[in-house]
Amino acid sequence: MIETIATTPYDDQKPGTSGLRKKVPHFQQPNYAANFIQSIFDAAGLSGGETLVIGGDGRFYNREVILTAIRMAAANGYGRVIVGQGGLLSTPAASNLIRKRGASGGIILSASHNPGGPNGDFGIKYNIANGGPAPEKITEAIFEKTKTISRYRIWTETPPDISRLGEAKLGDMVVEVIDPVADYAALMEQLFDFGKIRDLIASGFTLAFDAMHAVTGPYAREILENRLGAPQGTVRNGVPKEDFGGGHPDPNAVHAAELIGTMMGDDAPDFGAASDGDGDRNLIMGRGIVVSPSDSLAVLAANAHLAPGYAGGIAGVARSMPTSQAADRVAEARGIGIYETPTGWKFFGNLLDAGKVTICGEESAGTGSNHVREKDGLWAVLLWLNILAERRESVKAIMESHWAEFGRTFYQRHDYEEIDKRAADGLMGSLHDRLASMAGQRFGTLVVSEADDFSYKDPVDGSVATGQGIRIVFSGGSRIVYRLSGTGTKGATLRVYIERYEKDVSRHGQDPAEALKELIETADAIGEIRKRTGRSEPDVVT
Ligand code: VG1
Ligand code: CO
Repeated sequence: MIETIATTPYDDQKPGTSGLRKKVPHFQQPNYAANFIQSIFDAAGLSGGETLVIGGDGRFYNREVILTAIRMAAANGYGRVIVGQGGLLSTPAASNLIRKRGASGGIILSASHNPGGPNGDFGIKYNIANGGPAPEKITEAIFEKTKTISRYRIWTETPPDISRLGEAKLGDMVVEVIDPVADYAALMEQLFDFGKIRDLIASGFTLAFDAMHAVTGPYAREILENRLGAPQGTVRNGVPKEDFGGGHPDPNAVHAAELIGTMMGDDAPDFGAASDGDGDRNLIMGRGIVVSPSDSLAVLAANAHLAPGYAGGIAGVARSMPTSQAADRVAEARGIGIYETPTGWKFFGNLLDAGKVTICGEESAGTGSNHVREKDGLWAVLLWLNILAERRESVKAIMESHWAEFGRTFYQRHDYEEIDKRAADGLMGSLHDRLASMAGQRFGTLVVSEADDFSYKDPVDGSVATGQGIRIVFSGGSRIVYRLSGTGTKGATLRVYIERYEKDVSRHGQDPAEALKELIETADAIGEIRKRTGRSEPDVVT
C-alpha cells in the first residue's frame, strides 16, 4: 500500500561535485534520506513503469537507505528496480547496468573515497539514463525540490530480501536482485584481450591489487584471480566492510601507503594498483614507480589502440581543468580532440554521448571511457594490463619512453583539509579580486601570463558552469590552480594543483617536489595559504 508521509524541508541538500555527501548521523536525521530521494523522483519527471538501478559501495547505512529507496520507488510508480546482491554495486557497474538494461536512472549510495562507519560519511547520487551522473541542470532541479518538499511516498510493506538473487514483487513493482559482478565482468571481456593478459600473468608477471576493504574486492577477485589467473591473494583487502576496516578508501600516497611501500621494495611485484570506496578510481604503480594519474591518462590515451575495444583509435580525450596537460600533448601529436571541463564526471557525459571523446580523466585518480558514463578503476587497471601484455615492457620503461616522446609534465596536488570555511572563502575571494591585475606580475623567475576563474560552456548543449577554479598560468605554460573541494563533509578543503612541463629528457628523472619547488613556493605566496589558513604544510600531496 502507498503511504504518503508529511515532511519538512532541510536547507542543506545541495548536491556537490558527486551527489549529496554528509556525515552518517546527519543522514540519520528524520526523513533526511527520504526527502532527498523523493526530490530525485519528483525532479525525474516519471511517467510510470520505469526501471531504476540501485546499489552502493557497502558502507555503513547502505542497506537501510537501499530498503527505503526500494519502498519509495514502488510507491512512486517504478516498474522495476535492479539491485546488486546485498546492496552492492560499484559506481561503474551501476553505470553499465543503467545503460544495458535501459533504466531511466540509478541511485548510487556512496561517499566514494571518504571514510565510512557510524560516524563516517554517507552519500546519495543520482545517475541519468545514459548511465552518467546527473548534469547540473538536474541536480539544481533536485535541490529546488528539496527546498519545498512537504510529503514523500513510500510502500508500507517490507521489500523482498536483497541478499538473495532473483525476482520478487513489491506491490506492482518487480525487485530484481542481480549478481553485482557478472555484467561488469562480461563488459570488460569485450573490451580487453583477456587471453593475452592471462598469458602475461602465466609467464610470471606479478601483480598486487588493493581493494581497500571496499566495493572492488569481489570485482577484482573475479576478474584478476578467477578469469585472468592471478594467484589467490593478488587482491588484498578484498572483502567489503561497512567501515572499510577503519581505513580511508582513497588510493593515494597517504591511504595506500602500504601497497606503495611494497611497490618500492626490492621484491616488488611488476604491477600494483588500488581502487577507492566505490570502485571508480585507480592508482597505478609499477616496480619502483607510482604513476601520476594525469600521466596515466596520457599513457592510456596514447596506447589505448593496443586493446581490442579501442583498436580503431580514439576520437578524442577530455580532462578536468586541474588535471595536467600531459594528455593534451598526446592529443596534439595524434591530431585528435582535447577538451577541458570542470571537475566532476558529470561534465564528460555530453562529450561521450556526442562521440567527441573516447577517453576521459581526472587528476584525482579517475580515468574512464565511453564504455560507461563514470570513471572506472578496474577498467583502467585492465587497460594498463592489456598495454603491458602487448608491449612487454615494465611500467617504468613505458613511462620513460612516454616522457621521452611527449615531454614530462611534473605535477602535484596539495590538499589542505578541514580548514576553516571562512578562511577558505576569504582566500578564494582574495585571489578572485586580484585576477585582473595578475598578468605581467613576476614571482622569482616566473611571470604570470594569464589568470582567470575557469568557466566552461558545454559544446554540446551550451550550458555554462562558472566559478570552477582559479587558474594562474605562467609564461612557458606552468600552472597553479586553486579550488575548493565539493565532496568534503567538514569545514573546507583547499586543493592547489601545480604543474610544469619539461621537454629535456636529461631532467625527466627529477623528483616532482624538486622540479616544482619554485612553483610550490609561489603557490603559497600568491594564495597566502599559510597566512590565511595557518597551515604550513598540506595534509595530502598526490
Ligand atoms: C573530487 C575530485 C574530483 C572527482 C570527485 C568525485 O572532487 O577532485 O576529480 O570527480 O571527487 O570522485 P572535489 O570536489 O572534492 O575536488 V569520487 O571517486 O569521490 O565519486
Ligand atoms: Co569514487
